[in-house]
Amino acid sequence: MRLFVALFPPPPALAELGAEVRRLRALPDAGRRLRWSDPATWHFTLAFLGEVDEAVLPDLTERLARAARRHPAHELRLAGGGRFGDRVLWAGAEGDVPVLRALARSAGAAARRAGAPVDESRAFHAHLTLARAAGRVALRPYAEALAAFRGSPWAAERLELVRSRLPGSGVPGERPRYETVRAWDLGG
Ligand code: 2AM
Repeated sequence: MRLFVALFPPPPALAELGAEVRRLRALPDAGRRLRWSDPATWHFTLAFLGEVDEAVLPDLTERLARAARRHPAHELRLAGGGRFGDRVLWAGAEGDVPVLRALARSAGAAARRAGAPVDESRAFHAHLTLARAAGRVALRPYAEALAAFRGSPWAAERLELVRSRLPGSGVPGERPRYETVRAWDLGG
């Protein structure tokens, strides 16, 4: 199964970002050229595990539970944003990001020790993917419009192991479905 470890912001924080994204979607070309992610799935990926054998799950969940216990709940806010080239538009985080980063490192290490094929080709960069470009589109205006956004603070208090089911329908634009496999409170 295809797995990743993630942090999901609480609904009020997502609603604030949702209002901001509605403004972005009113910009020229926003509808035609960008595939916007579903706000119900917005998250920060802490470690991307890829295809994991089910036999690995007991050890993996045990190690992730320990990783969650070792890091405290912390305060974040959704803030600013940017782009990865002209492919991905994302929202960022501010606040206790060093704690989030340390948690991401532990989650990656836990998964690696359990034998999951953790993808470490991308350095951790706290980002929440808002849209992907479908074709050629300049993302700079969207990233610039996001720069001033600062949501209210919230408590990051849960680590989640998530299964991603890729769309099998072949319908263009259909998105993966996410299911939480297990979740742990931070700090035990
Ligand atoms: P993205 O939002 O930057 O695309 C589920 O696919 C989650 O895992 C998404 O948040 C996605 O990040 C992330 N993800 C997918 N493939 C990845 C990879 N090869 N390395 C790191 N993260 C990845």
